[in-house]
Amino acid sequence: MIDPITLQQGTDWRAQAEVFDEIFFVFLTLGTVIGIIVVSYTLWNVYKYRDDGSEAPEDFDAPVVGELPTGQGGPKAKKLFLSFGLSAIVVISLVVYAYGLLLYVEDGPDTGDEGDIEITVEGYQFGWEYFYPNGHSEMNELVVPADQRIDLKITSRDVWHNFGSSDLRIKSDAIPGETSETWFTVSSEEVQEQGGEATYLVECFELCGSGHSAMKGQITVIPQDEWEEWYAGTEGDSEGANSSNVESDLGTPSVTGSAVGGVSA
Ligand SMILES: [Cu+2]
Repeated sequence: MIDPITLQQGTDWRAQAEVFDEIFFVFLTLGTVIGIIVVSYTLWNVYKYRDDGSEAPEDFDAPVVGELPTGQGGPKAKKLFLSFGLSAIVVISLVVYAYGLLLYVEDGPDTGDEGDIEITVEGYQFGWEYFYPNGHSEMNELVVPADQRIDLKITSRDVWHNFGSSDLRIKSDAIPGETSETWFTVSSEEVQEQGGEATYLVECFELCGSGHSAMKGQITVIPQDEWEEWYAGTEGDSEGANSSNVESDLGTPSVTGSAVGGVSA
């Protein structure tokens, strides 16, 4: 079992994808092992107590419909107690374990002195616009550095959308007038593995209109130094830099208060 406290130590960040994959693996493995045990035991009993045509012995204590087979403190009661006890231990352990990890997912890793980057994501029919702390905005492609905690404040300027990236295991509502939060981090090792630029598909997960299925974007993660260079080049630029995709039919993007983020320490 993994201690959630050790997960929060700055150098040992874990991406949400890692955490969710681990929970999935643990539940799948335990479910399979316990499933095999229970089904095997059931089949074995079906065979053992099959009707072979012989008469039941006089003192046979047959189970009664509607009554728990307690066996008056005999071996049946022990078996019952053992199976309830074991189930309780397994279930409670899983709850404590998964809850600890989910608290980490909620809060994200502690960034310490490094600070994180806060980006406002605004959904529209049909695309995504990203607002950086310096006022720069990008259409549909979010460019961020590796080894940094990226905080997303997600909202919408028209109807309900849902911002998500399956590969990063992030997903959050985009609702007009409201802000939901999520975070992600991609390691530089991962960026190296993907050839110096890691890309992740962004999709809308809320049926939001005729262009819903085409409402795709991309998260691009590049090395820290490259990103800083790129980011410095966007200084003072508050207009959309590349409008590669479908523009909003609601006119100019509204830069609301929520769109002005900030690098928080
Ligand atoms: Cu949408």
